[in-house]
Amino acid sequence: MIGQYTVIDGCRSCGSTDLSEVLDLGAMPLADALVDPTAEGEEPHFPLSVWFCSDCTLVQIRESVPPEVLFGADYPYYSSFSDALLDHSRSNVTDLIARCGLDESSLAVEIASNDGYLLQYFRDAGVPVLGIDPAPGPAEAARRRGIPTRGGFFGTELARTLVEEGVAADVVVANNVLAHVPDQNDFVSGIATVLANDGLVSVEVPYVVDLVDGVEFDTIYHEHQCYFSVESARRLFERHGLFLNDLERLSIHGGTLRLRFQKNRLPSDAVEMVLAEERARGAHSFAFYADFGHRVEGVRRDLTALVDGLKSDGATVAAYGAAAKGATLLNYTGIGTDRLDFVVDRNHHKQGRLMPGVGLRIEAPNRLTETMPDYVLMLAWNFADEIMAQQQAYLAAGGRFILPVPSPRIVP
Ligand code: JHZ
Repeated sequence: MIGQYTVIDGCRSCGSTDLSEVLDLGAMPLADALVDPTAEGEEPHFPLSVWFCSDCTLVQIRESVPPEVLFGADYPYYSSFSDALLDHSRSNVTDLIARCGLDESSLAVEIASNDGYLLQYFRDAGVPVLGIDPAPGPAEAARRRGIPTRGGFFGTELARTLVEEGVAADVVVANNVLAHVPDQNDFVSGIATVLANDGLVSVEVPYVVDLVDGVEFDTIYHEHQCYFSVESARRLFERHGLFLNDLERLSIHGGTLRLRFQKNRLPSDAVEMVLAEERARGAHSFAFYADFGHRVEGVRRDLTALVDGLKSDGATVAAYGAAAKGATLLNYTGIGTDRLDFVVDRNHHKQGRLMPGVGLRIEAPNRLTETMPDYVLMLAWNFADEIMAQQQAYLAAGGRFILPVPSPRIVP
């Protein structure tokens, strides 16, 4: 069954109709729509295809599923289940407090504040905070932690309401949310509206160059509507009077850009350097993406061959991480309950439910040492180090992991 969606008629950033197809992943279920095992009826699927804009260089999917469907009452992603993400957020906050001289008279606003995983560190340092998040479960978890959190989708309308209420943010943090927004211009214009004139915007997005280099096709799903280069992000924000003055490349989530914008133009060498690298690699033209689809097919072919080989030798295989990216990987490769026994995840909101499209049951991580599958397919490969450190007992008893990208391999 195909669900309700719309198709964009121009680029999500600049409106150009000069779009070229990079990859077609076919009809996919929604990556975070975990299934209740008692539910009846067919799961909706939605086409998923990736396109490149020749005018502003933005890579984007063409299909838009309504945000209320993507981030509704059952949205299961809670940021606080990764220690690596918490450490990353704590050091981001320490840096922002020092960089911007924040104190008890300042205001830090986070868009998509989830369960308060990041704002808690501002609050602990005495800096007043405001979180904004549309997903009711995570937002309520943040309030329970004492983080003031506004429900709803952020955009110019909510930004204007906040300004009328006296909000002028010294810092706006927007991590892993820009890519999730269907109307990029409305969102960025909203940021410019709530930002104080001397304020700073700190944005984190998965880096499209790392996505291509690492064949991280599984990070493509309907929630992620855009895949940014420095160039495409710079152009989008500049349209709304926000200048890209500084950036960092970080390894989290398979390769992330942290971009810092201000209302005055003060570009650093770091920005010029990464832009020059992108130009040198040809990342501002379609040719950079031309063979990505073949490399993705290669991962599908090699991963299914690897798993099938293990199964025909009589091995048992489970999976780790009921991640959104896991849903793309399993559905695209067709690896499901025929080859995998279960998937484990420490987010208890996910346990007991089924992975979208493939119906694989989500269990608690202690199932690994209880049942000792011979191999575990690492769906949350971005946290492989953290997860393998926690799974010393499984590894010591002879268990092994399969890392799917950039090319499938068994570790140790
Ligand atoms: P994780 C998320 O994608 C959601 P996902 C979102 N769409 C986004 O933009 C990206 O992040 C950036 C579990 N886990 O975070 C937790 C353990 O069980 O990589 C998660 O369910 N034990 C907003 O869902 C999953 O793995 C652990 O020790 O693809 C990881 O999912 C750790 C560290 C994680 O992203």
